[in-house]
Amino acid sequence: RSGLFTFGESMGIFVADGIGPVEHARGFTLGVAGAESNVAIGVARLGGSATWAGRLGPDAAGGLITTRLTAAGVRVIKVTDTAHTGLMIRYQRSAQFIQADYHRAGSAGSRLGPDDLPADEIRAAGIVHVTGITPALSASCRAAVFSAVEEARAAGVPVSVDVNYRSKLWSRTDAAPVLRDLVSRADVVFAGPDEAAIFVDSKDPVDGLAGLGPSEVIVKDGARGCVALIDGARHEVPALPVTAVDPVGAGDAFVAGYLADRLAGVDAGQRLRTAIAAGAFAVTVPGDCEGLPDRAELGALSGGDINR
Ligand code: KDG
Repeated sequence: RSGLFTFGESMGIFVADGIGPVEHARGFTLGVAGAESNVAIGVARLGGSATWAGRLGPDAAGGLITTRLTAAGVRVIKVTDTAHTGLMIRYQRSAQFIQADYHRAGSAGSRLGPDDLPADEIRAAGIVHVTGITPALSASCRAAVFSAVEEARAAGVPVSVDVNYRSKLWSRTDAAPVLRDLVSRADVVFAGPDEAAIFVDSKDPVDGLAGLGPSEVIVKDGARGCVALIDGARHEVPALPVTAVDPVGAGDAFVAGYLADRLAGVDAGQRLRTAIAAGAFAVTVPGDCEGLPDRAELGALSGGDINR
């Protein structure tokens, strides 16, 4: 199959329309959240093949997630659980501050386990992508992540890890050994400088992460662009100047851009430029996955004209 295989918890998300205190919100837009499914949608939109696996509840949010992912061209392997699909509520308190609440404890997604992930799918993948969110959700989710990673490694399938530290799920102290262990098993790692500091001592996050083993280290630093060490060569790519309206999902778009190009056999420098452009596009659109661009839209961003 040679596409992306990823898994994790996807949730329904209610985003308050407008900016201000949530108790004044007049309406909410229901969408889909979940770092891994965002990456799967992003890869599919960029023309790659992508599979997402996870547990969903027998409810409206579960149905919405299935419909949206499928419509985006993502192949969905789901287990329907009796527990509810996780939910999030997000509102923008001010132009500067975004608040998010999780309602995910005991959710269907957090009941994912190693047996939910078909070994043949993992072995046939072009890359297996996981995030540091999943091992924070439950013991069975943590086991699923490590067993999928080991299955991929044994089959010679590259493993990609986005550190994605979420302080609402676990402390830096609890996360450190798990994230360090996960990254040391990866071929490709994405992290922000603050995330890397949770489990590497080095002053330079790129060197620190590379010291754990991955041959492709990409440190994404938002509006400052990215720094990477890929197969021994250092790269620096500045961010693109755009009008940001919503930073959520930019990291996932970046990862999707990099991995879609990697699956297509594109060289490291171009992979990073695609990643930067996809991340830049995503911040210009509200929503977790609504801003994931297709190839034509990426081209329009570089050319400065979306109507071409
Ligand atoms: O990367 C965006 C994600 O943070 C969002 O979609 C929700 O997966 C999510 C999480 O756990 O925070």
